[in-house]
Amino acid sequence: MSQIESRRETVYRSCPLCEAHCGIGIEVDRDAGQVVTIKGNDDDPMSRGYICPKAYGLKGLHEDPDRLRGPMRRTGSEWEEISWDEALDYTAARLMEIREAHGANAVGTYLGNPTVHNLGTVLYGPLLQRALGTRWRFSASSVDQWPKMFSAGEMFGETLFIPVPDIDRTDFFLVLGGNPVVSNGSLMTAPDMPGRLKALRERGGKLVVVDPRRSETAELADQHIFLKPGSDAFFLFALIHTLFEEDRVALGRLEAFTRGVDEIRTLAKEFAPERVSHVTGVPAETLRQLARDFSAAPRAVCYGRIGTCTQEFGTLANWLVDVLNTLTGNLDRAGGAMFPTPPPERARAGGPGRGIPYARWRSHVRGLPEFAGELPVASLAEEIDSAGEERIRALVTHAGNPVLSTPNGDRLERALESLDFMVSIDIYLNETTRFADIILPPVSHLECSNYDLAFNTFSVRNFAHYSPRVFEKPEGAKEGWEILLALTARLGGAAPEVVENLMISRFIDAAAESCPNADAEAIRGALGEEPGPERVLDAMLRAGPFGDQFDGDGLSLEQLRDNPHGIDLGPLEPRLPQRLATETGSIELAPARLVADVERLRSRQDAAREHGMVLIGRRHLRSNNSWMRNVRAIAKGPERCTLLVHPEDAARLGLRDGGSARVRSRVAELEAPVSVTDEIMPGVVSLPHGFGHGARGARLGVAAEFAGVNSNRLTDELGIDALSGNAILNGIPVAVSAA
Ligand SMILES: Nc1nc2c(c(=O)[nH]1)N[C@H]1C(S)=C(S)[C@@H](COP(=O)(O)OP(=O)(O)OC[C@H]3O[C@@H](n4cnc5c(=O)[nH]c(N)nc54)[C@H](O)[C@@H]3O)O[C@H]1N2
Ligand SMILES: Nc1nc2c(c(=O)[nH]1)N[C@H]1C(S)=C(S)[C@@H](COP(=O)(O)OP(=O)(O)OC[C@H]3O[C@@H](n4cnc5c(=O)[nH]c(N)nc54)[C@H](O)[C@@H]3O)O[C@H]1N2
Ligand code: SF4
Ligand SMILES: [Mo]
Repeated sequence: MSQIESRRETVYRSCPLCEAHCGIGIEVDRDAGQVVTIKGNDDDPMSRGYICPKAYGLKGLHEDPDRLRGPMRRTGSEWEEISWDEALDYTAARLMEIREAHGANAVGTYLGNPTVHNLGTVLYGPLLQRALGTRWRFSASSVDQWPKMFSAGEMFGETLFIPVPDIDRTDFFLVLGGNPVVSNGSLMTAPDMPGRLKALRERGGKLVVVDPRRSETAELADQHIFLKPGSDAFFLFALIHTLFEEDRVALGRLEAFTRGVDEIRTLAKEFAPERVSHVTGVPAETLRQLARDFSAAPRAVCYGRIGTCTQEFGTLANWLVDVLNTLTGNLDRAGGAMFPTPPPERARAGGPGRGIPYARWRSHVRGLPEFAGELPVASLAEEIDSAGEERIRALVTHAGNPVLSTPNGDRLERALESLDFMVSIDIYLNETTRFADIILPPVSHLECSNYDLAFNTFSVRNFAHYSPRVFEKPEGAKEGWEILLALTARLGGAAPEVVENLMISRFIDAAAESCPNADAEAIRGALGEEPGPERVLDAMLRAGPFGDQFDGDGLSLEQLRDNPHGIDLGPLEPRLPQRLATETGSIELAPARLVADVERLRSRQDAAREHGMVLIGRRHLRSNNSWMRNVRAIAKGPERCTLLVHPEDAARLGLRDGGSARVRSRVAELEAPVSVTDEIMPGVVSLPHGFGHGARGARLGVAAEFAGVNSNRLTDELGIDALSGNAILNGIPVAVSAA
């Protein structure tokens, strides 16, 4: 072995960028302190070597000169670098000052998507929330999966107890409003979606995609059905109607613990395929045949994602997805929709609960109900600019870019500018953080360890994988959890060690309760003294369903460190009825709030929607929401931020391929390059979200070259799914003309 080679080393971990969490091998040159290359890890039992181009972008992200390396304070239109102590002291002082003068709710918080992909921020984030004590909490969840959380909470008793498609064993995969070939799956951690879908078809299974656009997933499917945006609930009701009408309902073992079948039968009566054909754009016979095919398949699963969530009837659609799975006996069985057993799951999970957390408080301006401890982010701007004395005066953002990712970006920009104080925990000076007074950047993704805590909950196999840090963190730098802990300690006037110990004690007590042969003292000793999230993770894993219970064999952090490719814990297993957490201990097929919301749907059935065009979004393989675009290796290539227009519409509106279109909604107007294609259905145009870079004051040199336009300038903050409060980001009425 040569000298050079001997100083090279491959570190195995998972890619934290999207929910697939693929196994990667990062080859590093220890002398140069640099990444040589990043490859898929063939030995990872979940991803088996698969990666997408974004994984390689982790190198560019780590090296990006624009990525912030230390705290910054605004001085007018400039920024100065300051020390961590100064930055944290100043931030805590300003937040306390505002809280003292105007109350805890004068401080708002917004958590973005990457907070969920990092072990430290998942575990330590709640500490800061508690210390702030505000109820004006917002997050990307209300531009994403709230409807699924709402319906799962009502049906199964817990908002995060969500069934996932058992994709590797199903015979029939019905996908609504998801494009997993590009997104690599969401609320379904299943790396290598293209390979898994290919395997499905090779074993004789069927893939059916329901989408207003012939997506990359639809291209691989046996059948693609064009559906008018926002009409999924009608579509699903028609399938359910057909099941009852043709005597195809067969709950199997679920029957013993399912309530509300008769109510569903009654509700579905009026949604005959012939009646919903107009509003969905789908021929009645197509709907009937699909119901037959789905119910005839030995093992089938219906899955809905972003397209079914970010729409007017999001919660109804997500509910009906699982009603369909239940009525055909496909819930909680192999090849159907199954509940994972996350390795860190608490032992006492399940058992009668108290119903979902909902409407315990309301927003000031529109009176929108709280859900799962948060308010809808569609109301963030108005809670700053219109709530009068009770307004939000200070904002904490953490790994979020709401200017590009939430509705009516223009209004939010103006609102952010008017704040008394804003602090952003973020790695970039971008479209949102440019409004901050202070930016607190954590280390790069390769400088901290990780464990996929959140996505264990949605994994299509039970799986555990620990990711060690690739590089030591630079002198003085802080990880996300250290920033959270330091701020929490300052707000509470306690030492960080004290705050952390309190938290650890809670996890130790929980572990002791479920481990018969270990008491708290023994567990504390076993976990060691090292500060940080590892101890907590170890406690959760060891006390969890696969754990060693601090006594004998089983999962532990040590075992994961010894197995750098991850440990496969087997296929998903049936978990019901024991794991249900509804008040009755049964599956609630017809929860009162959902049944009541059907009235809203009904009122839409005959009100012919004769507005002109509607706008939907899309994702690209080389995008990651709004923020990987400063990495040239990922951002480069043909223009992606284009408006897809059907040839008939293009002809009628005088648009040509490569030309420019003006798109106007209630709230804004913008121009975008046109791509004429029959992959989009007539009457619908598509523009991806997360673009719109090049803002004044941002520090994203590369992204500015691939700026595009912000599609969320067009989405309307007044448009929400009335039940959950999730934003409507698809099916936005727009006027389109040649620019
Ligand atoms: N029109 C439309 N809008 C949408 C969607 C859509 O389909 N259509 N999708 C929605 C969905 S599903 C989501 S999840 C949201 C996402 O919405 P957000 O979470 O608000 O936005 P992201 O683009 O994920 O921005 C992530 C931010 O985190 C920073 N960051 C990245 N990694 C780290 C880290 O490790 N630590 C810290 N502190 N910061 C980090 C980045 O610099 C960036 O500022 O967008 C939503 N918006
Ligand atoms: N490459 C890449 N991967 C990602 C992300 C990314 O930005 N880029 N983001 C990650 C995040 S945060 C998430 S939440 C997931 C999202 O994962 P997915 O939901 O799989 O992602 P999308 O590509 O947004 O797919 C939504 C689909 O819904 C369709 N659609 C729009 N409106 C409707 C409607 O009313 N009804 C129906 N049936 N379909 C409709 C759209 O045409 C689109 O094909 O992806 C994750 N993975
Ligand atoms: S699909 Fe791509 S971005 Fe997502 S985890 Fe895998 S490699 Fe990373
Ligand atoms: Mo998301």
